[in-house]
Amino acid sequence: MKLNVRIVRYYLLLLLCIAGFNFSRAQTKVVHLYIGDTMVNFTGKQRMAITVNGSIPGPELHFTEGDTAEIYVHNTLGTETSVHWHGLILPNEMDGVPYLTTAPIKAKQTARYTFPLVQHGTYWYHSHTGLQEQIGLYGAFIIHEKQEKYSEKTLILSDWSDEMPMQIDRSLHAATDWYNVRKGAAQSYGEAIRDGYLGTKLLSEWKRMHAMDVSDVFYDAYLVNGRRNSRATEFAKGDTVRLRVINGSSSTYYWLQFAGGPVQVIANDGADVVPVEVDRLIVGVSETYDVLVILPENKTFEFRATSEDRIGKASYFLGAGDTVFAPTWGRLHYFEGMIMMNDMMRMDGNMKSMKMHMQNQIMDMNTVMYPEYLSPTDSGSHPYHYGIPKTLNYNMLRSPENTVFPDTGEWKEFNFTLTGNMNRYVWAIDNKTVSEAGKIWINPGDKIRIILYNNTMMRHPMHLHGHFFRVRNEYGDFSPLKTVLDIMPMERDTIEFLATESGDWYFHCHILYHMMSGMGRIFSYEGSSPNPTIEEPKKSLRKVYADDRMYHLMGEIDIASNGSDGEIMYGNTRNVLSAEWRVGWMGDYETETHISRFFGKNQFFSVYAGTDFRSREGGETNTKDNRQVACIGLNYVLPGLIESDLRLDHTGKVRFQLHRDDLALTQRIRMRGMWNSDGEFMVGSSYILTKYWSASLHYDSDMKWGLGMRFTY
Ligand SMILES: [Cu+2]
Repeated sequence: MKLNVRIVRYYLLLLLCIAGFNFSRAQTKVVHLYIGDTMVNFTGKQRMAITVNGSIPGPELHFTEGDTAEIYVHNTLGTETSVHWHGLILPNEMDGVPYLTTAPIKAKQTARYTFPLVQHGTYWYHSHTGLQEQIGLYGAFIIHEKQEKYSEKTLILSDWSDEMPMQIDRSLHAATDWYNVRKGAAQSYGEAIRDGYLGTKLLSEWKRMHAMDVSDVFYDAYLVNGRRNSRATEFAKGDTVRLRVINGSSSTYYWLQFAGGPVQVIANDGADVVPVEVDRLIVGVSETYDVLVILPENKTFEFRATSEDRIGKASYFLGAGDTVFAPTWGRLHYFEGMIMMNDMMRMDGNMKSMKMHMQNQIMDMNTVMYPEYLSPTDSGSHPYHYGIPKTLNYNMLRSPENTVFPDTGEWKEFNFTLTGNMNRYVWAIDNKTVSEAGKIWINPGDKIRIILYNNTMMRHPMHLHGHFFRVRNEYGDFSPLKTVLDIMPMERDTIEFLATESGDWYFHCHILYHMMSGMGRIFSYEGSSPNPTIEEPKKSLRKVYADDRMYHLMGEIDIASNGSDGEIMYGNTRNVLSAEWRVGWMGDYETETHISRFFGKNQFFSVYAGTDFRSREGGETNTKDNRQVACIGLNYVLPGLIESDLRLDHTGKVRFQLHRDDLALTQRIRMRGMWNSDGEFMVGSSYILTKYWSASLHYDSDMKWGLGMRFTY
């Protein structure tokens, strides 16, 4: 008996060991990430960038579903940083939004992140601090199923500019036309006349629209895995390869196309979808798509990512042997796009309400700009692409499982209208930025429905942290799960998520410069326990809000033969402090300083208070030539982008002024003019030489002819 008991004990122990072994197969995987800075050279110029473990992108992280990730982020920079795990379901304090969910990682400090991996699929990580993502802080985060069916490659796409991202951000706020000039997309009057679109151009400016484009920034390079071209030569005829495509760009959408034929889409934003075959698809900023490609021959086949503005591409080559390139995309037809925008835009700057219900990318209004969009690919010129290409949209995505929420909790519905102002670069929801709107409170267990309407001329990739949402589409109960919704101009889309978490979760446009300008909201769970990583919640929240409250310096300074004139502005979302001057070399001067407040979604209207000091040789007291007055005024942008200015000074004198700036005669020749009721006028022209410098010639009623240089900041 004794022996038997011992044997039983022995077997019990053995069983425990086996159980323990099985248990330990759900492993904790430890990763160390070192954030550092380095010099890079993507274009022939040395530039500062941020690396993770010495590389851009950072290392590809691979985990298995069910594992626990334990990640140490060592900040070797001299400034603070953060890492957000994009698309992951994890505890709030691990989400990595500095000051909101997680303490920022201060200079020379290490942060530890640990969370169980409760999902599989293709995700990524990136900095959520300022504009660090633009200069390199991003990488792939792959969570494998226990058994994977295909060989695979990860393709992380990104955009690179030789400019520092703070300069990009500032230039966008200053609304300089430089990026359009670089792209050849200024849509000038000269080109309009040449190509027979003068009426279109006039109507567009009458409706107060600036040159239109599908993206804001001119980039110097587009990269896949940190290179313009990457290669995987180990594949041969008949091989099926899973490509995990991550759009880690700061503001670029890409068209994806495979040279060897159609692709099969099998997952989106990490979530599996019922496989669907298409010839091409667009991947929005921060979205991920998993596609299967099959090599039809023993050749090299290009998988091409073309920037949506068609300025550049990044290529991934699969296989060995002769290279088969993917079809090339033509330049955008801007004036055709302008006709469409003219049709859609009302005089008040709102989009017309459409009879047709537009949703889920089914009808891409931009197709008018894409010459090849609906025309059959010439089968003679491409062996694997012919006929009218089939393009993916969200209505083709079907979840393999029912995604309907359990019938508990309350429905809470939000209507968000995405709004934007291209001239002052203010992006918001319902004309309120994140800081202006404050937090949106929800309860655990709520079923949240958000109906989004895009009332802007651009697409926006709206990303929700820490939750999957359903994108309501024609598959009904099997509507797909996503974490990013790309919403096109004039679309109305519905997303739904179940409030299963706690804490604060960011919902924002993932175009970096739109997010920084305030296009987002914070969903906050009622009754959450205090976040252990945030020490002073109120002060921290002010840090979060500081992003969209930031002021930017902009201006134009003209130095000419007759003197100097110019304007310097320091502004944020609603307020601008500005100083204007005209100074003659002989000592005459005029200066006006204003504090302005802008109103309305389009900010066509502003009011100001300020001063006007001037002195002109031979002038009389209190005329247009000599005055020291305080004044108040109204500014309104008239049709034709003419700024009107009505002001009253403390002596009771009224002045009315009209002013038009930056009228594009050609890509680089710009006209400007001014007239006011004091009888002053000015006409000028400039030729854009570089981003900051133009040659300038103008005639001023007081200062006469001036020839010189103009500095645009
Ligand atoms: Cu956006």
